[in-house]
Amino acid sequence: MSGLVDLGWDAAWQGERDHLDMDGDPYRIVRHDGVKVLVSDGESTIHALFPRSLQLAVGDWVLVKNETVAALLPRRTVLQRDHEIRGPQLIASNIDLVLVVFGVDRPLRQSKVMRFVAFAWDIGAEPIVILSKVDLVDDASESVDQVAAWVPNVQVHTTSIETGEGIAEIFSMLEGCTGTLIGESGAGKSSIVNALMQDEVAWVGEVRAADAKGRHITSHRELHLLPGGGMIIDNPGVRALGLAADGEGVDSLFSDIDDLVSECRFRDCSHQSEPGCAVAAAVASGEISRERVAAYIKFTNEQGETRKRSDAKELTAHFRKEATEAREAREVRDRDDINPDG
Ligand SMILES: Nc1nc2c(ncn2[C@@H]2O[C@H](COP(=O)(O)OP(=O)(O)OP(=O)(O)O)[C@@H](O)[C@H]2O)c(=O)[nH]1
Ligand SMILES: [Mg+2]
Ligand SMILES: [Zn+2]
Repeated sequence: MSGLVDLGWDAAWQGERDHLDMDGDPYRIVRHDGVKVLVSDGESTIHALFPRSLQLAVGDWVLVKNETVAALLPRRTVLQRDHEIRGPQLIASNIDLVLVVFGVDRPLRQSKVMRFVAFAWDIGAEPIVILSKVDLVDDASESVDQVAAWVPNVQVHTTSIETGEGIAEIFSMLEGCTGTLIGESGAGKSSIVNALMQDEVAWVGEVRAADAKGRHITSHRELHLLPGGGMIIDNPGVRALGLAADGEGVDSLFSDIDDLVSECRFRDCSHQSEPGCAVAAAVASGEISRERVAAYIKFTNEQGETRKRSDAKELTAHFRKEATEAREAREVRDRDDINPDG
């Protein structure tokens, strides 16, 4: 068993680990139980305690020493909800892929599709649109074409838990990465997770609770390990995530950047390299992250005139390159922050 690698460990994580000049073994948090966390290194699964000062999330990579979390490796992506009173609450971290789920049993709305896709970009993950429950309609191809026209550089897939359509494709999409699902309540997110988990691999060494039918009881705050090396975390509906999406709310995700844009010198500023760009200035001063601006630019490009399908491949490659560059830049920056001499 390749251990850590099955859980998403790579050279960059090893680099982060090496930069922390301290003892401890790397583990990934697969479940958060409040006072302790369940962690795995792909070979054993143990409970670990953690200092109260450390806010941890499912998906985090940590160093564990004496069954206690000693350090947290810098997160690549963070999924959080904005709680009205308690402020931002961590839901999950280090997500690569966001499955944006819509049931074809309800009318599709462009504003929602774009908002959820933009949400995935905003956290630095790759969105894939899933049109679920296709067994309920005669022909889903029109819906697929519609979504593909709205977000041309995003993959669109269909699923049905009744016929099993599309589940194998999700397995292969998730291979080697960590995914989560967003979508409105009732969209079919948990059904997809359950379908994937028919073949779930239990965490090694873990004693699992089972219900009367002998099935494992799952919680949505759990990282599920799938055969083939993928991992998935279920989520509640978007309203519970604080991401209610109604028509007029499409732009509110980036309202802070919209305010800045109005201060750019040129009205058609693309915020890439123009003089007098207020967005670039905000990035330079650290007020806004480069990744957020990249997500905003993708979003506004999508929102504008819809691109031709033939451009889609090129665009996807472009955005992927951009995301990689942004991540590399961030890694270098974080590293310099941690270790100014290095
Ligand atoms: N016919 C059909 N029904 C489905 C399919 N997927 C889900 N459903 C039904 O849709 C309903 C909602 O599915 P869930 O998976 O619970 O939806 P969810 O997105 O997890 O909802 P929340 O957890 O509330 O956010 C359930 O009654 C499912 O049985 C499908 O592929 N085909
Ligand atoms: Mg659910
Ligand atoms: Zn600008």
